[in-house]
Amino acid sequence: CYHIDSDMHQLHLTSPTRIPGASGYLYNPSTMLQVNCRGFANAIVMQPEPSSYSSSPVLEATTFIQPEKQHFAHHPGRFFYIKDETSNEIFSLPYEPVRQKNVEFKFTVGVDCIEWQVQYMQLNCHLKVTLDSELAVEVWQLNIENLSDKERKLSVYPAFSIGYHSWMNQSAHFDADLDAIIATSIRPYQKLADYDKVKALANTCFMFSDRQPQSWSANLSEFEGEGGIHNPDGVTSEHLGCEQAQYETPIAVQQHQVNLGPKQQYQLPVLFGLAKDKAQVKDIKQFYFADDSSLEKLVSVNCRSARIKNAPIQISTGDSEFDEFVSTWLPKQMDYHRQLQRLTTDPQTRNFLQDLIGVGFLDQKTVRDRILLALSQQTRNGALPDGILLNESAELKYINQVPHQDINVWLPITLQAYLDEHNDYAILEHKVPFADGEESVTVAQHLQRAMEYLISNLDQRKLSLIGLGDWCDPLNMAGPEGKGISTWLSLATSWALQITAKLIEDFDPEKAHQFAALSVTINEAVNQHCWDGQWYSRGITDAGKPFGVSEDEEGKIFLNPQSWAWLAGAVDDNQFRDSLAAIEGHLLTPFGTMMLAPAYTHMREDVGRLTQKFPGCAENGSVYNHASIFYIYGLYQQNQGDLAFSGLKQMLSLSHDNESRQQLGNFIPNYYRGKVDNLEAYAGRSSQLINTGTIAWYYRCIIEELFGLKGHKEGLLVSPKIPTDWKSVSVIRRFRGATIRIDYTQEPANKPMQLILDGKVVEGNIVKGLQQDTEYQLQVKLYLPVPEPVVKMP
Ligand code: CEZ
Repeated sequence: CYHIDSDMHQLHLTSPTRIPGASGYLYNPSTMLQVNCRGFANAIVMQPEPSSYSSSPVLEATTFIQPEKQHFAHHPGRFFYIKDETSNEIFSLPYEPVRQKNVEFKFTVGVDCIEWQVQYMQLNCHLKVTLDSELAVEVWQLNIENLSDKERKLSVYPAFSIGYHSWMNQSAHFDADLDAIIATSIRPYQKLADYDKVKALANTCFMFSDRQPQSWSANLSEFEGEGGIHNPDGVTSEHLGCEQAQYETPIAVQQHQVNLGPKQQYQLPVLFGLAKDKAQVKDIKQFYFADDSSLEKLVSVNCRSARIKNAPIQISTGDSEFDEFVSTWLPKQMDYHRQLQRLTTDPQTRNFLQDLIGVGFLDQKTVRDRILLALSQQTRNGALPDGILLNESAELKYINQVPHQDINVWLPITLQAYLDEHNDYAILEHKVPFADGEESVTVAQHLQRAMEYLISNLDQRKLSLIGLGDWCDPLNMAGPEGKGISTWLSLATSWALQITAKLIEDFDPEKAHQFAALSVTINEAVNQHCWDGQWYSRGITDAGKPFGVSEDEEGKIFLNPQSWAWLAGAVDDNQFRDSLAAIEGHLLTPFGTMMLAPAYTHMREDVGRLTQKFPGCAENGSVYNHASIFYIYGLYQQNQGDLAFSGLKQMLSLSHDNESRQQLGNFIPNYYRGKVDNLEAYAGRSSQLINTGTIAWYYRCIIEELFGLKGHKEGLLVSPKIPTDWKSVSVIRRFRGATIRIDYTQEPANKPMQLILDGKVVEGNIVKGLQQDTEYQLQVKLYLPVPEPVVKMP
């Protein structure tokens, strides 16, 4: 029921019921709209805090986006009821709320536009939505063709959810000047100090077409009447009741009547969104309907604005789904993170920094500015805050009110990735102030203090205290007394110190040496206290009890301490082999590698909130893609190219198993459910969340590891780790302003790799002297070692 159309950058689904959660998302710098195949939608607008202009008719609540969000009949959506006025039969587009059976259905997810093709009652309907390139304005276009040879009398009712917005004040009416449904509300508040903020918010939700409707309704319960949302009285009656919502729950419905001759077509554009006030609604209407061609022109602008021009890598490996993911969907998801910063004004610092690893492949300036912004929020003791405040009124909320000990680890990792890609070593000497004082010091010194802070968090054994948590937010009860340690954080600290040592070598060789030496000590301490025989533990509790060990019945083994032991260089060959075997034995599933196993089924008060999460979901034993991608990156560092590549492939929801994952291949979700006893049927199910630190690392794995095209001080370092069964592939890499077309070939021969740039053999494995705005042709000849023939003794 699912296939991919790579020329058009589209994914298609031909059933509304097989993958009901299948969705596409559109975004611009202020707004994100995720719509599923059945018409349910989630719209978030930043002003600057996130809010929704289309909600359910239930009590308003503010929260972050939830994984595996369930849809229900009154879930907010964008629907078009169609009624045949002669037979009185009704159906709805895209599928909800009527849910007609035996419909011919096609849902098409594009990069910048989502479409449906629905055939029913001898009507061929095409529906499409794009998002304005800046504003919270959804542009819907409906086209209906009469396939029959009779004239048809139809009523078409766009019905868009507005929902419950405020217990203080909400209403909706029809504005005759604009032929628009207008709903207004006052954002609930109690503190006087919030009045100014609330006053500034856009509070006018609107829906209009380019023409006057025959009738309208702005009142959800009046519209539904006794028929309910599946068969509303408003639609079964001759006309809508023209009901306002006076503190009742609003909806935006209009009736448009049309007589369609045989084979004739009818078009109805509908704009829906959020504006400051009526004057802005008027401007939007004038803008989109200025003349006969303005709507089409603006729709094509909307489309272009979301396209990623000059993606950092475009690949052609012969595996069209993988190629399409890497060349199209991955840069889109990365750019979405760049523009909307996970729909928050206080992104978690570790997310903020890791996202920059991926953003760096798209855009240098954003990364430079954001690194400097993060450092300006560091305090003089070296601590980076848990969240980065993106504007003056932003506050640390939710999880950011809990201190986590790992934050500083991410600074050198991100800096290193940025320097590799852009060679901007001058940034290390750039001066930035601290958050708690006038003093300005260089980026290199900020980095050094960040490491001192991590060092101050080591216990007498040189293991990192876990406190209220590390990368794993809900691992919050192993160390509240200040004694418990984190194996992962100790290893991450070791790796961070090693990276920092290299970065500050020229400025402070003595410190660099000290950091490098300490990383060795930490690795030794980890091997002494945290190696459990076949794998590393996850930590040691306040009471001195190791956890994530073979003795545990649940949470026996965690993925991150293994992969980071490889990254930190703590393992010897045997430990690498054993820990890898343990991962394959305990954590591998057909959908990727689980973050821990077996999932906890009851609370462990010396581990924490993580053990209370539903088994197989999120941090409690899902295939948590962010952890899986660390593992894959770790495999690449251990030269395990084939294994790493199979991990990269397993992470995508591709046509052969998209039904098990319940997701199309247009994004990597933050997790797939893990394998849990008695819950096998759920394994692989997508969280549907598009916010994830995975994609930055995925990009890094693709560019720097798989295709081995990594930035270096002297140029482009070429050291590919392509799967051994690939014979020839090609890619286009955009790097420091140059465009390099690269052809890889691989054949058996006992020879070293050979590089040929524009016909000339390159000495060594660094391509030097690449110029901006110039195109190059690079041949990469790879050879697979041929084993010596076994000579049989007579
Ligand atoms: O949030 C993510 C965080 O954004 O969890 C990761 C962490 O590294 C990321 O920074 C692992 O813990 O329960 C919680 O508090 C978790 O913090 C979750 O909210 C988790 C969600 O999966 C959000 O995507």
